[in-house]
Amino acid sequence: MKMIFRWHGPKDPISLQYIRQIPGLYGIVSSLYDLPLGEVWPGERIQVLTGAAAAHGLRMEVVDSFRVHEEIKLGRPGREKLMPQYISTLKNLAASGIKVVCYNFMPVFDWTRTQMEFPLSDGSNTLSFEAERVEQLDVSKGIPLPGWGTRYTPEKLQALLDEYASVTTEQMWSNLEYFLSQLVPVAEELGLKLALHADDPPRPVFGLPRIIKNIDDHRRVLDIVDSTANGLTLCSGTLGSDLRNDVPSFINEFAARKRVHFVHLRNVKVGENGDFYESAHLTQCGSLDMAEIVKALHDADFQGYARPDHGRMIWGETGVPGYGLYDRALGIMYLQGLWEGIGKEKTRALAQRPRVAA
Ligand code: DNO
Repeated sequence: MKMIFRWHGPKDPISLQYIRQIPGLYGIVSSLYDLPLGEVWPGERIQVLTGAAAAHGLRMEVVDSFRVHEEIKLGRPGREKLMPQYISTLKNLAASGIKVVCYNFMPVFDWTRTQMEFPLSDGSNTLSFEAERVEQLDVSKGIPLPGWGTRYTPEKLQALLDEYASVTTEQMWSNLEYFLSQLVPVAEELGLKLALHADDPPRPVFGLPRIIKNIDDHRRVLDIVDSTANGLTLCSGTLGSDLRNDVPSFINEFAARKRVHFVHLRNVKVGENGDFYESAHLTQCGSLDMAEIVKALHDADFQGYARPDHGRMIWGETGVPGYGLYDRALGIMYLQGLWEGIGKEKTRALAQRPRVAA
């Protein structure tokens, strides 16, 4: 497992000087967050990021996120002009040393939370999701949810939501199929791996069709094009926020098939009604058994990339919601501790196995 850390580029309040001080770090993962959706990522801009990483003794081999234009998700004719641009971006990424491309296929919004500073009893704060708050939001006034890149005016947002009103989940699947059938062969040739992130949270929000929610949906994605270049980003916190999703089973099945290229690791505390907040990474703080999740990765001999996902804001830190330094650094050390412990335990068990006499 190669541990990497999300860096939001030169504007990130957390410097690479600090990030490099996290023990055991393989590299960073970043993106060109400021580029308009669908525009070709220039090679030189990608290399500014990979070069900055290298200057700090870190590697950058993964991009998160490669945002998909709404024309493609909606299946509108405009997608035909956009696909060559996506292909050019893939070529520029591969030429810059990128190996894994994380993307999602969520309509309009990327990940959605309803509170960015949900207070925890220890005085820290975190991101949370309450279904009732989503229902109460008045879209005509815009959506006051930070977190993801694309911002819309209330009118543009309403227009987009109206367009999606007539799109069924089956149409979304066929739009994803179109996207993958064009990009996977190119990725394969370039030695790149595409890695789809599930819808976060894995349920409909604002009445939008959301298609990547459970294990069957993940199987269906992989069946669209049978190639290792058509892979997954498994996000423990996203999947685990629906307690019917057993995260270790996703890993057992898909990592064994070598289709998991990137893992986001975090814990969530899920309430009885399905609302949740993002807890500290430690198993006892949330609803997910992080040790079992890391063990499943270890058992699958997972050689791909992993990052600690969102952290709480602790010790007075402020910054990009979910992406402070301190709690993610605590998380990464915990995850590496689990990994090392599991490995040592297996080595010990092997050494203690009775030998068969020759
Ligand atoms: C939230 C992240 C997401 C995720 C993208 C992938 O912070 O998990 O930004 O990386 O949805 O496309």
